[in-house]
Amino acid sequence: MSNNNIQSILQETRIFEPSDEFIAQANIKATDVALMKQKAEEDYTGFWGDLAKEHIDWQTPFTTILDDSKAPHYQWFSDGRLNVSYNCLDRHIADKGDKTAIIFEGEPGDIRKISYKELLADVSQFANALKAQGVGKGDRVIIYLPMVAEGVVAMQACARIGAIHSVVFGGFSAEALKDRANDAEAKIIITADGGNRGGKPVELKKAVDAALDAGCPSVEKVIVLQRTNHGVDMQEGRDIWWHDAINGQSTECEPEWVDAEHPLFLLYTSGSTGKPKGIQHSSAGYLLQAIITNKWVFDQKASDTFWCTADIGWITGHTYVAYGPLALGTTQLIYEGAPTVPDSGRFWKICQDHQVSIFYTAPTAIRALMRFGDDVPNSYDLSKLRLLGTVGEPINPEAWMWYHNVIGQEKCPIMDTWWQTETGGHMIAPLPGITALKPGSCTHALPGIIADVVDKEGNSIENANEGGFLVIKKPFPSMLRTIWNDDSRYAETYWPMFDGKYYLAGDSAYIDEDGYFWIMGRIDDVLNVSGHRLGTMEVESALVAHPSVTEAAVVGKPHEVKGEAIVAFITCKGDRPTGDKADKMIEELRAWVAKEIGPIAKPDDIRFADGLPKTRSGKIMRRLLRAIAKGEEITQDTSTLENEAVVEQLQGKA
Ligand code: 7RM
Repeated sequence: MSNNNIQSILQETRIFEPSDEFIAQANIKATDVALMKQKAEEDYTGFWGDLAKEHIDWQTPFTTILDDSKAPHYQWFSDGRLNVSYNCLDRHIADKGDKTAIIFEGEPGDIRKISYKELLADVSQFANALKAQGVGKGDRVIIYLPMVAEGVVAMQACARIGAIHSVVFGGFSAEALKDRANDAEAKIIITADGGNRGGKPVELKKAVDAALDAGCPSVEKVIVLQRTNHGVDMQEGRDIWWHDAINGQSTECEPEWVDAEHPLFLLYTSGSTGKPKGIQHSSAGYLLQAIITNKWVFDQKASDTFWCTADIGWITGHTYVAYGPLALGTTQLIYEGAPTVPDSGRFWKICQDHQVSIFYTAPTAIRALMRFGDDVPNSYDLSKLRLLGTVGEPINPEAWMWYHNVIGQEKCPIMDTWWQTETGGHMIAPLPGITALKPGSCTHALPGIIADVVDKEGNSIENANEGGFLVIKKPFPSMLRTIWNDDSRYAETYWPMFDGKYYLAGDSAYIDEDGYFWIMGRIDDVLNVSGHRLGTMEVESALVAHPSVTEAAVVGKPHEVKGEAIVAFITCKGDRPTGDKADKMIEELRAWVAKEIGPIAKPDDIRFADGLPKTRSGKIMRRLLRAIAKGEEITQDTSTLENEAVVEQLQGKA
């Protein structure tokens, strides 16, 4: 970043106060929060120690709260021992054994309900099967499954025996799978013949075969769940069906008690270089944030049915599917398939059929479903919904308002949750029943999370609405412990500035006059146009506010006079404009942005496509767009794109 601080131009003035009805029943009250914040200020480690005692069942209680002797590899509750699976399952059996833990709905429409008692038996039996295949404490296990209940069973089974799972999203290619298995030196891969997505099988087993053919020397065995039944090759001696692996295994398995710092999982995530980072999480610290955020931010209660639409291949599917809701004893829904199968009402039909009361999804899904019009959700009974959430990127106010009015029927608070793979759980998010909401803002840091926006010297930015680096100023229990096998990359990526004092999130943000956080985008997504620093998100937000625009991504390209020129990639409602229509639309959009933000934000170049290139988690591939904007040759792997044709459209070749 240059010396100039980032300018923020986006203005949002609407405020939504919590209703009296919500306040009266919320899990967390304003008085609790005031006390907690005071406690965190006076006795930071004591604050976390109290929470860890209250929310986690320990086999051996801890006596040390924070050990910073190996900073920046901070250790929490390190002489305590626990088991995460015990905390998610066993501790509920006495009073909630028959309660539904998971309602599973497959894309073809098959439904299965699993009680806490049944889930414990399934997890224990599969844990015994893993042990029988030679998996033990500390071994790495790759999980490459569709979004089925067995994914949670596999993760919990690893946790039960102290094995370290690394879930690889089912949409990743064989190549990506191979890289991750090799970096983690995984002993075993758990997969399925296939998963159902978009009306056809996802070829998971085939991809595993290709990865192993290409060379994964550490992998000894492959366990294969039968899901699609579409016929796959099984290699004698290496591959074993899930149902054969559990056959004859006991449904009881004593949990392996592990140290609080024992790695619970690795999860690979992209950084600014091509090589994915194996983000390593702890057991206790991670579990604690999963518990308190599901309770405080999502307000989960015994009577709720919670649905987080994220795949277990992402951190959101770890904290808000596989661990957090179970640790709280909540009933949750898991859906296997695409949101548009058989039609664009599928999500809303699922909410109606299973009486979902808390719904958590990503802005990209909201915008995609918004395109189909209000009649689709309006034809379902969404009256059970009482709280909504979003995650993954800033939500533009237009999508926020639609989510609020049409899906939430104006009565559901929207929790815009800012966090990262690295933070393990929510960091900056509203508290329902307490926080007044501003569309597009993730509001305030949670109790105990000391977030701030600073300049490059690490000084707090005093001016409201002036952008800078988003940092967390004190270590917190759920933060990543390291990058697997790469301690130096960990230190360089997250603690490069401010004498290693603050955790650098890699996002730019500003705080407004009311103390609300607004995320502007990744640090490397910040544009500098004629000395004005602009968040890409602000230009995008202006573009998507235009009635014809569905989605927009903005990147910079070098410009002789201005430093950087703005290039916008756009998808429109209806057909992709071409020829004269495109030219007219470009002029209209330039004028529109000039009006919404100011002439400096007018895109120099606008390209239309049927879709934007995205990672499977729905994040726009900005590096690819930057290469296209500069007219460079594409060297990146585009094989994981849903629609590779859009790259040619954006290059102007099609
Ligand atoms: C949970 C997750 C992390 C990055 C993060 C931000 C962006 C996530 C929000 C958001 C604005 C939000 N983990 N991000 N949530 N930006 N508002 N509520 O997404 O590791 O995959 O991504 O995502 O840039 O640094 S992640």
